[in-house]
Amino acid sequence: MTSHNEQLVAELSARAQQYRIQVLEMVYQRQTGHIGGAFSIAEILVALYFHHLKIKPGEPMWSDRDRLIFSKGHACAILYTVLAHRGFFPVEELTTFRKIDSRLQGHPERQKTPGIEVPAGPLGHGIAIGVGMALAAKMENSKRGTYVVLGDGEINAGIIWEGALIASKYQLDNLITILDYNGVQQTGSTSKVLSTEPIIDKWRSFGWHTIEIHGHNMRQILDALDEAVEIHAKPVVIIARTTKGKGVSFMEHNHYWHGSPPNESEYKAALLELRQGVG
Ligand SMILES: Cc1ncc(C[n+]2csc(CCOP(=O)(O)OP(=O)(O)O)c2C)c(N)n1
Repeated sequence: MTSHNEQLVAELSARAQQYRIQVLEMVYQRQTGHIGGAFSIAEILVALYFHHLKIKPGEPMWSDRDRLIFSKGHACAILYTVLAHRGFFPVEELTTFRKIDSRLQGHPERQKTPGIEVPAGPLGHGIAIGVGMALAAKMENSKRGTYVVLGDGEINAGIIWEGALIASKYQLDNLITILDYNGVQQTGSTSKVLSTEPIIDKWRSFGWHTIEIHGHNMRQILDALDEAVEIHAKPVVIIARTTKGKGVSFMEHNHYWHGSPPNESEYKAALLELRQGVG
């Protein structure tokens, strides 16, 4: 495992915070979109796209690219922001978020948007699709990795666990799942809606290698991704303890901010807090 230098860690962390501001702008301007689950996954997406994934933004369909399945598709404002800044499409296009005929719809579409591997919106399909992609890579003797980003409310869906069993049956060590364990879903806390605890034991009992991290700590994210690619004969899940609405005090841990846009005074207050958090 490489040791990641301070400068890289600081630079990636600052990016994540900047991108939260961009998401806030997009959702405020359009008065629609999902802030809470976008803010909780910001550092992880930045670590993946700006450091870890083997991708060529200028050649989005490069055959040996790593695949990322953003299964919690509702939170795509942050994915669009990361993809734009990484060079998949112009940053100016972010202002078209959720407009009619925009490539940046409220849920991601593979055929429209460069960098989107899989359409998502109906929750629960990420692992099942990832199993197919990871198996295909093995059959083709390709070293490409398949990454799945899941929400913790999303894993209430039964097909997640069917996919998890199959991944383990086929020893898919090229399948890495990151679980955004922010503790809140659409209508309340995940523990109240339908608890999936004990979460680590569950994944282990399904035959997965588990890594637990603090999902806003950039160094831990980078180390976990490095560890994950070294694991043999087992799929890997990184359970990332995160905060829904991270970075804005009145949005944190509050399911109201799952899919509600801010009004003008909320927008201004959130912007102030996020700007203060830029390193
Ligand atoms: C199959 C399906 N059922 C219900 C929904 C409605 N829905 C949209 S987001 C959401 C909650 C998701 O919670 P979580 O996975 O924790 O997402 P995050 O907190 O990371 O935004 C629900 C139930 C859906 N999109 N798909």
